[in-house]
Amino acid sequence: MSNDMPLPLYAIGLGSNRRHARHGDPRAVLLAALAALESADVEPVDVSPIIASEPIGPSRRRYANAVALVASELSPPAMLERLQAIEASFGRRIGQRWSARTLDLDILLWSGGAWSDGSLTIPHPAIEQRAFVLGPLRAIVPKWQHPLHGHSIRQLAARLARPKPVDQGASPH
Ligand code: A4P
Ligand code: MG
Repeated sequence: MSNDMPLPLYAIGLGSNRRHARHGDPRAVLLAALAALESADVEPVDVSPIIASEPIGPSRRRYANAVALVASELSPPAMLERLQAIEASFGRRIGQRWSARTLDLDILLWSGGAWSDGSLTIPHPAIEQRAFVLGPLRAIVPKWQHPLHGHSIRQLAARLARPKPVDQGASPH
């Protein structure tokens, strides 16, 4: 690839809600995962603060969450494969959806825009409903526009944080 072509950017979501025998608590797991993500063909650009978040879904343990911005020539399927290899090296158990997990790595956004095949959807379809994703994303890429409707991350985060009426049908008076 020519030197003047900027590399594609990926925003990678990191989550953990289990201790790892060697690395330690979920926060330490994320720090180790950030180190594992860096390689000859994945260049770290920025990383959000690591936040603690209440679990969404059936697991009762609190999560540590963060978002990393990386530059990489890897294609989206190759990036997914890389993330899954890192998850496996952290002892992620396959086939237990939403169970407590040592490490979950999701592709949230890609500078190439949208991607959809049988095993990969970019942008990650749950971004807009998840404060634990939008908060860290806003810390590093507030102006990134969602490729499907053009709203910025800042706008999506503000919309999610806005209080919602309990009963949409009821009159306020
Ligand atoms: N896949 C499709 N698109 C993508 C993408 N953009 N990035 C496919 C990554 N993977 C993608 O994922 C299942 C399959 O999704 C993959 O094989 C890939 O082909 P998985 O990670 O094995 O399964 P999962 O993560 O258990 O399911 P899912 O639906 O991805 O769960 P989520 O959405 O990751 O949610 N609460 C808090 N506070 N913090 C969290 O981090 N995370 C979850 C898991 C639930 N509650 C949470 C948190
Ligand atoms: Mg996942």
